[in-house]
Amino acid sequence: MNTIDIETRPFPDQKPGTSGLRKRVSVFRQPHYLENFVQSIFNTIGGLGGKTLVLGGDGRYHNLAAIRTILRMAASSGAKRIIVGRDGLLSTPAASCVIRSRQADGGIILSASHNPGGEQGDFGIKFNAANGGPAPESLTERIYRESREITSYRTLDTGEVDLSSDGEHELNGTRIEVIDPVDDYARQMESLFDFNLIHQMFNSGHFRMRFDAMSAVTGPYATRILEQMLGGEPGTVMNGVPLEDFGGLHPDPNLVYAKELVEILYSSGGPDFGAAADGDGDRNMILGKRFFVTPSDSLAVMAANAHLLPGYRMGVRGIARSMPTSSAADRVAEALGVECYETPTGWKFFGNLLDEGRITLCGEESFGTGSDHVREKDGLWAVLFWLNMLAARRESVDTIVRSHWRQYGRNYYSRHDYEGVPADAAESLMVALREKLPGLRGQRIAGRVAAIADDFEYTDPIDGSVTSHQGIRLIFEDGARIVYRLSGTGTEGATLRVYIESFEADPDLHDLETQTALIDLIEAAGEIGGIRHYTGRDKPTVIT
Ligand code: G16
Repeated sequence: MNTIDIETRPFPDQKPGTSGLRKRVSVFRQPHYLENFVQSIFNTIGGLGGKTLVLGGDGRYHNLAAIRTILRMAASSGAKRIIVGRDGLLSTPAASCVIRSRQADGGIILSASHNPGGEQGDFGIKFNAANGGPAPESLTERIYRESREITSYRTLDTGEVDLSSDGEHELNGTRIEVIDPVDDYARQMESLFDFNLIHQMFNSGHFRMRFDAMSAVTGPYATRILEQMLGGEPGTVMNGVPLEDFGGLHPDPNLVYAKELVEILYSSGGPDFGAAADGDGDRNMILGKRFFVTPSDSLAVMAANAHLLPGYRMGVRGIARSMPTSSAADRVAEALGVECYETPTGWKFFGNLLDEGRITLCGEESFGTGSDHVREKDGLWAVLFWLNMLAARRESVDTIVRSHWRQYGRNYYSRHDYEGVPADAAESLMVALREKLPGLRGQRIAGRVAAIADDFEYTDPIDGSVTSHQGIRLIFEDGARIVYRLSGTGTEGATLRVYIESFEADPDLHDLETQTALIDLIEAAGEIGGIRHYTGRDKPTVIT
């Protein structure tokens, strides 16, 4: 085998979004497309000479082909060690865990997360740094700049490694270690949670759960941990075999796309607890018997109960949430006497806070929750956190959430997505909104007075970096909010996200249907944003 340098020309569209570079599979299959981006990563981090890299993906279509390409490139560039998940599989949180547990210099994760897979679906790639977390903005910006100037990449003319069984290989002097994708992660989960207590709950005969792996990467993780280690009955995990096209479904754990699971939890005689994870295993949805826990509430409830769990017994040092996430967690932070940070959307913004020990828990409205155990959001970890909480409190999901509302008040919350909007129409809507902002301050809207109307800007408290234009916020005097932003993870047109929230302290008013509770704000959001005018849509594509 020989090292070869291949001439190439830059692609203009390799700017990473909210979470890495995501495009259609057909885009990634263009000659040199993946290689250009990978070489841009290598160049940006000062080459691979002597370094250890973790490599894996969510098993979607093109995963293995991409892994083989990256292995040859990394081996040709003098990497010391590459640690690869067997069959090319590593969930995003497990990749973060392995980077940290094996002291790697970084990792490459292949995933388009919750986006559909298959030949016609999406693919993605992102680089995580030595702390196990997504590359910060400054690094992704440099990778993008590199991709605009690239003229060649290095690879090997031949060289294949058997990825179907654990073991060690050598490729051009680089050690390739094929590892079990679940081992390191399962060990870490066992160190954080009371597995004995959860095991007893499963054994009691009074507790049943269903976990929907959505035919994506969490299948092997959930089967090992929930069924084999914790004693969940066989069949606890549904859709547990990872498929290249996720069975043609959308591996996004929400009320719309995890319909099968929702139906089971809402059926008579259904299980006590339900959960789902997404394509790459970092998102989660939590359900009780006929009860949906919003991700924002989930973060708040977890923070309020963390002290009951072995890994968090010392308490929560601080909490962070993305700006569009409801402020339910802020109230818990206040009660605990700790800081609650508000960051832009994107897990990468939690990295510095976690590394500096400022926060223990963090979360996002987009079905993401995590802690300082890794540097990614972690779907199965959140499920185990809930299981441990249920076992420790011996109460049902809805009892726990309702008593939380009684203590802290309820933040009614909903997100309305308008998917596949022409990009220029979505941009015009945001531009028009930005122009309107000064005039909205002090206005009476939906029976409330708008106290703040701005375009969210974040100054990282650790490194001082400033990130602007992160969403338009209307915050009312009573704490209600309307937020507009464009998604940074779509691959087709634009997705407008409108986040609506209101706070209710009175327990007698905690049982309203969410859309009903928010109706005046929803209508105001449509009017102020001119949503029908710009998008031509009467209603959102997805409501969560
Ligand atoms: C990614 C990011 C999250 C973000 C989500 C939605 O999640 O890691 O931090 O909240 O996208 O982003 P957007 O609203 O821009 O579409 P994932 O699970 O897709 O990697």
